[in-house]
Amino acid sequence: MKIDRFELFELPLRLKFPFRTSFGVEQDRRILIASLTSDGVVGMAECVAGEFPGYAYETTDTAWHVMSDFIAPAVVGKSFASAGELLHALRFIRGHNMAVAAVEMAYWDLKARMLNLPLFELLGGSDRPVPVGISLGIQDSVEQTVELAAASVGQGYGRVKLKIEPGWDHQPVRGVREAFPEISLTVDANSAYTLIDAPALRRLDEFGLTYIEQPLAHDDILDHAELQAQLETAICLDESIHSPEDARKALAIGAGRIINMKVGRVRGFRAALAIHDIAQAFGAPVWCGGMLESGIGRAANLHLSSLPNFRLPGDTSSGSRYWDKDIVNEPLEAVNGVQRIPQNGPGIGVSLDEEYVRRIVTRQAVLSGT
Ligand code: OSB
Ligand code: MG
Repeated sequence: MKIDRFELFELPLRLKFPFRTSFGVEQDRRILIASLTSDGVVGMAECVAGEFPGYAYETTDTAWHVMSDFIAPAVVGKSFASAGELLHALRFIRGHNMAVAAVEMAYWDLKARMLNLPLFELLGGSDRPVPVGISLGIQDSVEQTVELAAASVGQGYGRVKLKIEPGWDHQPVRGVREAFPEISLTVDANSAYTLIDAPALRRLDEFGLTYIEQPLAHDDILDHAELQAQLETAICLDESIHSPEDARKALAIGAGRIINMKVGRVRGFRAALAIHDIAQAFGAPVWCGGMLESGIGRAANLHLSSLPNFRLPGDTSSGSRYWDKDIVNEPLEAVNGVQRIPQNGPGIGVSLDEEYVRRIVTRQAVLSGT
């Protein structure tokens, strides 16, 4: 498959509400879409880098820089028989996984479209309903938290994840747990704690959480292993896992029992599939995380989520929770806590609302090769 054209564009998309985590607040998203063309067929993917380096060091601007100045010269006008070959050509880029992943994911979408297959078939998944949950940002009060959780439970979501930080953990968790004794409840600290806080995290054991997501440092696995040994609740790793090797090491030392899969964080689908299999061999479930993506990113996430070891609800809630108007034509809406895998055509199975995109696009570039 020869890459004839590589295009990047940026779309400002405002979340319906500010999304607050322990690392900051997001509302005005800068959605970055990469598209690859071969033989007149177009594949695309969303880059999940954030507006500021709070979740990871990558940002919309570093991703744009790495894609246009380093990835484009290595791929435009070149032929790749597989995603592995493409990744091999990009091995000189250390890190910047979200930038690399966007191009690798666009390659998968392109390939699926060329073969006229839904993406899940190429990934080894199946056409099954995908259970999804919601991720609730840090709120101003426990009452507000319980109210928002109640609305989601009312809509049928089977799992509620609360963002926590030191000082905002036991109370909101207790509030939601008392209101909903039976739901699958989880928390996500986004690295806000240290081992010194182990007692506060141990106090969450009484609430029967499905897991505590990334309590400790973004680059740690050792302290997570020590913490996991002190907790009844399973630890789920997010920020700490960037590669299949990271997953193997973390699971081998008991740093957690579950992995949050984000394709952008791990450098693409190929690595995501390897991590899926490694986790399965350890008996550890994975689930699909979210990065406040538009419908382009979430469609890709849904296809991946159909693989067998995705055994817990993902963060791929309805697009209408976040956006007044999404950039795709096909609504991605959960019904009774379940999303269907989009299949309006091959590949990721959604299409861009071209007219809307033309209206809001702030930056666009057709990148050239060497
Ligand atoms: O840690 O899972 C996270 C959003 C941005 C950055 C990090 C995270 C999140 C979420 C949102 O939890 C999940 C979603 O996209 O709905
Ligand atoms: Mg997380």
